[in-house]
This record gives sequence, C-alpha cells and structure tokens, in this order.
Amino acid sequence: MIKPVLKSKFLGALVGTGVGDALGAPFEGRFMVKPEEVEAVAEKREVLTYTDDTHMMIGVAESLIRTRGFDGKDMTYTFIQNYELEPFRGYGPGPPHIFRAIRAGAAWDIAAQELYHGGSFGNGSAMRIAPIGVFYHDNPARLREVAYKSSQITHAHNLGKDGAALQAYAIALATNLEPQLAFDRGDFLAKLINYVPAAVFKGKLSKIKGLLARPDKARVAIELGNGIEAFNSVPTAIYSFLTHPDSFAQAVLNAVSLGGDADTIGAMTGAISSAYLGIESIPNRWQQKLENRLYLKELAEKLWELKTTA
Ligand code: RVK
Ligand code: MG
Ligand code: MG
Repeated sequence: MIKPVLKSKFLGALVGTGVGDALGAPFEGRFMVKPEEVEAVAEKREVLTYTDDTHMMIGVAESLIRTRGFDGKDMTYTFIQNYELEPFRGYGPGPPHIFRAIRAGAAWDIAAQELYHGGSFGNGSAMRIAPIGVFYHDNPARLREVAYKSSQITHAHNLGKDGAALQAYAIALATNLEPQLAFDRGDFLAKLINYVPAAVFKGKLSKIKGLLARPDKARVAIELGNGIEAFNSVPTAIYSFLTHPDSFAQAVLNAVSLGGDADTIGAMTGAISSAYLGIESIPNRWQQKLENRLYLKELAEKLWELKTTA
C-alpha cells in the first residue's frame, strides 16, 4: 500500500472515532432513532463534542507516541492524568474507580482485577483501541498482545480483553484493505471469527451475515446487543460497518440509530469504516465541527510517522 493511503487510514481511524462518538453522544441510553434525526441534531450543533471514548483514545495515542510503542505503566498514568484534567467526559463507572485506587497505592497492572468479579467486561477498552489497531495493523499476534495488555489496565476480564482485541483486529483488517478493490464481507467476517477465541463473540459474529441479508434494527439490537458490555457492542459495530462498507456516513448513522450505547457503537463503527476508507470519507460537515480535530490529526500523523520511519 502506498504511504499516503496508509496515512489517510491512520487519520481516519482517529478522527472517525471522534466523529462517531460525538454523533452518538446525544443518543446514548436512548431507544432507536431515525438516521435523519441523528443528522439533524448534528447539524444544529456548533461543536461536535466528544466523550470518554475519544478522550481515552487520545491517551492511548499519546502514550504510544511518547514511548515509541506500548508501555503499560506509561499508558496507565496517561489515562489517569487525562481523566484528572477532564473528569467530565462521561466516563463509565469502572475506570475512575481504578484510577483512584492506583493513586492510593494499588499496582497499575493488577488494580483492574479487583473490579467486579474477575475484572470488567465493559466496552471501555475496545472503544479506545483505534491507535493500536492502526499501529499494529501488520502484526496480528503483537496486535492481540498489546490489545490485551492495554485492556488489562482497566478491563481485566477475558471478555473485555477479547472485545478490545476483536475491535483492534477489525480496524487492522480494514487498514490492510485497498478501498478501491471490491469488499468481501464473508472473508472479513471469517477472519474475525477465526481470530477471537471467546464463544460469545464467535456466535454473534456468525449471526451478522443473516442480519445483513434481511435488515431489521430491532433484531440487531436483540441478537447482537446495543449495550455497554463488550460482547453487546463490538459485534454490533462490526455489523454496522458491514451495512455500508463504502460509506462512512451511512455506516455511522446506522450504528447510532440503534440507540443504547450509541456514542460507543458510533465511535467503534467510525474507527473501522475510516480505517478502511480513509479520512476523506468522513463528511466535511462533521469533520470541521469536531472538537479538537486538529489535535486528533496531529496524533494520527505522529503515529503514522513513527510507524513508517521506524
Ligand atoms: C458512560 C458484571 C459488569 C462486569 C462484570 C458492567 C461510557 C457493569 C462510554 C459496568 C461507554 C459496565 C462506557 C461498564 C464504557 C462490566 N460483571 N457486570 N464482570 N464488567 N460490567 O464500569 O469503561 O459511557 O454494569 O468497566 O467499560 O461511552 O458498570 O465501564 O459506553 O458493564 O462508559 O463497565 O464503560 P465499566 P466502561
Ligand atoms: Mg462515551
Ligand atoms: Mg458509550
């Protein structure tokens, strides 16, 4: 793949996360909505403000850049510092709890195991994974290792880790594909099913083909889920991308219109879609209004430079 195409995909994955998150944020926790309503609400807003999903993704990118690859301790303290500066971003219940425990003396690499029973399986480590997905796009084994280790900081349950690795791998596959060539949904899904070990993810991914054949949003919400758990949202984001692999806008509007954890499903769909199609696929009417757009682009460019000059 030529370098400018790859660069556009790095930019797309990070900015696509932000746009999907910001479009979905007003609808988080809502029932289903029409895509036109999502579009109309975005049009009325002067700034598309992002939430914890993008805020934590920024921390992932900042740490990867600073340490020239993954360093768990550095990433942990980057998350904590960012959270303390902007605690108002709408974080899930778990991460702030873990951050306070670490500040109080808990070890950064085991603090998350204390949360819930065996750690969290929320989607918080999958929603922020885009920088890891693009940075390790050419090495699935290292991608899995880093996705697991980055998840361990806040989401230590195996299903939380597998959700993060699955979302990272979907982004990596999308990054590897040339957008001009015909897209093979069956091949994309087969690779994901093969990659993820947990039966709950394999089972949901196996339902996507049938759901794509007969679009029915209520069935998607029931069978794949639209909730805060990794297994109720990562397959849903993959499904949403696959509804319109050639259109960022249609895929993300479709994702947000499912309601439930709309910002996060929007963010994860946006990351996969624009890792495939590149940043040019994100409509300017949304890009221009995205909060901190220039900083997200700066981080993506630095990550790409690190990858291509290393
Ligand atoms: C507010 C039982 C468990 C569990 C386990 C449930 C932001 C809990 C973002 C928990 C995202 C919730 C979202 C979320 C990200 C997790 N047993 N229940 N082992 N593990 N749960 O707290 O960062 O919106 O009900 O780790 O993943 O936009 O409260 O948070 O939508 O999943 O938060 O898991 O949340 P947490 P998170
Ligand atoms: Mg959020
Ligand atoms: Mg959310």
